Amino acid sequence: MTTRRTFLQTSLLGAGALALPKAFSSAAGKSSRAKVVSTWDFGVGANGAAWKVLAAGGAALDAVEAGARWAEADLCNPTVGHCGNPDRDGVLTLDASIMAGDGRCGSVAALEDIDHPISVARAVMEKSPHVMLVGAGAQQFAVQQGFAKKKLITPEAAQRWREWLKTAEYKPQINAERAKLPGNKDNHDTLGMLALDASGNLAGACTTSGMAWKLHGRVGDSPIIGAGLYVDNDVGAATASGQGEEMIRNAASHLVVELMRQGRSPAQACREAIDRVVHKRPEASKTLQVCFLAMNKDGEVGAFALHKGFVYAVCDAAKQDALLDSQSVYTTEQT
Ligand code: SD4
Repeated sequence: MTTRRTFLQTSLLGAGALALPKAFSSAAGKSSRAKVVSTWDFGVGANGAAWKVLAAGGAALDAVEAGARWAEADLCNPTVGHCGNPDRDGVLTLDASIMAGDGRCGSVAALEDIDHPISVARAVMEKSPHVMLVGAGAQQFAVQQGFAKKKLITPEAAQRWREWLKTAEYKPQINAERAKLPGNKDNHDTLGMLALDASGNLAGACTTSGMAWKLHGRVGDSPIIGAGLYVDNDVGAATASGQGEEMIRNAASHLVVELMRQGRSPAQACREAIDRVVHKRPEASKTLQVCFLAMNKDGEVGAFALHKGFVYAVCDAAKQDALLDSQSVYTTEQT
């Protein structure tokens, strides 16, 4: 089975070995200020899907939806979309949000049996008078909008859940995916994506299956505007990954954007938001991962994490597959 790490190696090799199609590279020239950034190493693939939209002169909002859909369809991702790990009752529930730089936004939380929660979130934004729908109501709305209802949990995820039931211990791991714990016990990692298009508009998307083995009905930060995602064309955009309860407590993505509004660089804003998380819960911060990724309206990008190991993918006309290490408060990798 392809892991994220082998996918990355393959994609890096592939990018080096293959020339970009002509139409693709010449369109990229037209959108030289366009940029897309994403959390984690699977962000490289998601950025690739988003870049196709941006390079053709498309809108940031369409780009982030395309990128998030790529991650949701990734058959190997146990933390996003239909291959995600379930909750403690064995039920897969998905959270997603989308936001445009002009303040339009939509989200779904605890959505069951519907593929591509990011597109349902966009439908909430564009086709309902609301911002957020949850649970059975979100599913009902999705079906009314033409989304197919289907059982999403994969045999692999069900097997991981049966393994987990042997101890049934809810113990979030720092960078569980990257640590490659035996038995694939990943229980977090979210795709957070921010894009700037050639017209200077920002947009963001955030999609996840949330913390594995969570209580049924638990909602994380990812679908909560201001916690897992915030975008403002006047300033910039921010997204988060890690233990969502900490982002919600601190309205953290909104905090990062507001710090940028006060003049901080994206990296400084992410750093200060991490400091706020630590200040609120110093003891808990020793064992939980929290990561922020931000981009300002000029396309400057920054990130900061609580613990070492957070990586983020950056894609623009100059380079499509950059993967960068974030700085962190704790500088030795912990598992
Ligand atoms: C959540 N923030 O549901 C998500 C999970 C995550 O890295 O991003 N983990 O709390």
